[in-house]
Amino acid sequence: MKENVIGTIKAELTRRGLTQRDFAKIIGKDETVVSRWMSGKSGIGAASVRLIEEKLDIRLSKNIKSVETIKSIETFEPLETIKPRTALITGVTGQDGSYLSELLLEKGYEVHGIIRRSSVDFRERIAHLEGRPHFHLHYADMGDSMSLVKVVGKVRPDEIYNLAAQSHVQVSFDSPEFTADVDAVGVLRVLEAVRACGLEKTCRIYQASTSELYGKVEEVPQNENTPFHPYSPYAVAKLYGFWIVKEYREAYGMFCCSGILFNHESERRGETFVTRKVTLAAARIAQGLQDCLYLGNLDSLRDWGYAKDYVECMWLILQQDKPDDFVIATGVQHTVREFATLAFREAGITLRWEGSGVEEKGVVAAVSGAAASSATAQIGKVVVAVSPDFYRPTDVVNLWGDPTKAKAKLKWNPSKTSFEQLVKIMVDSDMAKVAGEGAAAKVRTNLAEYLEKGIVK
Ligand code: NDP
Ligand code: GDR
Repeated sequence: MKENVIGTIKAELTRRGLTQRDFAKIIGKDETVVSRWMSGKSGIGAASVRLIEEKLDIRLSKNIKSVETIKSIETFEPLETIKPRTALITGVTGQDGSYLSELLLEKGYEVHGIIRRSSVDFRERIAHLEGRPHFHLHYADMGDSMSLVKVVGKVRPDEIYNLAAQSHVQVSFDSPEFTADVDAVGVLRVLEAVRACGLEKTCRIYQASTSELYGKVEEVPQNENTPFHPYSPYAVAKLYGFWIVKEYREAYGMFCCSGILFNHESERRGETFVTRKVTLAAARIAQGLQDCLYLGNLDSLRDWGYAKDYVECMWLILQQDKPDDFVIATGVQHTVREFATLAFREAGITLRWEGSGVEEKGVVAAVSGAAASSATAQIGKVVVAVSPDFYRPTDVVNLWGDPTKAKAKLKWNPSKTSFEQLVKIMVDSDMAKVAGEGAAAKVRTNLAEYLEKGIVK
């Protein structure tokens, strides 16, 4: 006898008003496993069928004795009536927003992102997602409360990931007021939008907090109990964001959390952050397209991880039973100089460092591969120099995170991508980019469809 097991579960959940997340919790399974069953991507084992019968107190099948693939059952009904979870991402066009969108789409979410109008219509990091059925964009701005209320009210998200920010520390010295408006008051606007829409009991909120909160560090390594000492207008703004999230958690019982993330990089990192600036320059110099790379403080220490691994934590933080804050870091520290040395080596250029302070230089000691024929990577040539233009009025120089809590509670693996792998990923990508490969992938293929739908204004 053919059994409609998934259909029976679906009907039961609908009858009881339970979501897929509730269901996973009741039966003590990972939600991704449940999601795969529900979408028919994998079968439900006999033991799990019995577990579901017991926990939901229903009879699913008389005949399923062995592990059967439920998707093969002809009477399988799609699960559209069980509402997929809905996420709203601010900062969707950024490095993290793009990776998080991919992750949530993979998990079966309806993903909504906010974008702001720009004179150039090219959202490179999410171009490959635009036009997908479960990916939606809305115009709003962190400086505009009404726009946020409207989007939150329209989307009614189960989860909000507040990633939008003026995220460049050095720029925050040039635009401190704008930085405060977006990075501090913007967080308040999101929290208030959730309350204004009556979602404070149902909507979980992730706040993109930062290791910059530790600033002029008071201990190494830094963990959730290390005192904050913000050391830039950016960090001071983010400190407000951190505390207002904590305040709303305690005052209104909202499920809002901070991830205190240490630097995380990727091939999608903005080109003016030090890692990407270095990998792009190494690729250009190796291919004869740039003479010299100018940097600021080479001694600065950072705990660099891979952004793709870090967005996973954002999601995990919102899946906990209780709202809490977590440090996310690799637990390994390197200087800017070490990053540059390794990146140039990956690009085929061995550097020798000479001098110190503002006089320090990176000189080509050996070349290999493509770099051997580069006119700008000749042996003995200075390819890295220090420019005080990239010094900051106050610089954070010793960030080193302790991810013990995240490892224990989130079961997150901080060593998934090593420092060496990260540098290689970024250099390989930039070598290809500079060589012109991948240019075709940058062209948005679904623009016509978007124009037709009136999404691009
Ligand atoms: P990016 O700079 O790559 O992205 C920032 C995003 O914020 C962009 O989508 C940008 O939109 C958006 N944004 C900026 N201002 C506004 C505004 N007024 N209204 C709406 N959207 C706005 O940052 P990351 O992806 O690297 O970082 C994500 C978040 O995590 C940020 O809050 C950052 O401060 C924080 N963080 C980052 C770390 C890192 O190492 N990457 C570490 C710790 C915290 P647009 O594309 O239009 O400019
Ligand atoms: P950070 O990242 O300030 O840590 O903020 P960034 O890559 O800009 O700087 C890291 C360190 O490198 C030194 N440095 C340089 N930095 C830049 N940008 N350009 C240079 O030429 C250069 N030379 C040396 C800096 O002085 C600094 O010490 C990032 C952002 O993503 C924040 O949003 C996030 O909160 C923190 O990481 C964690």
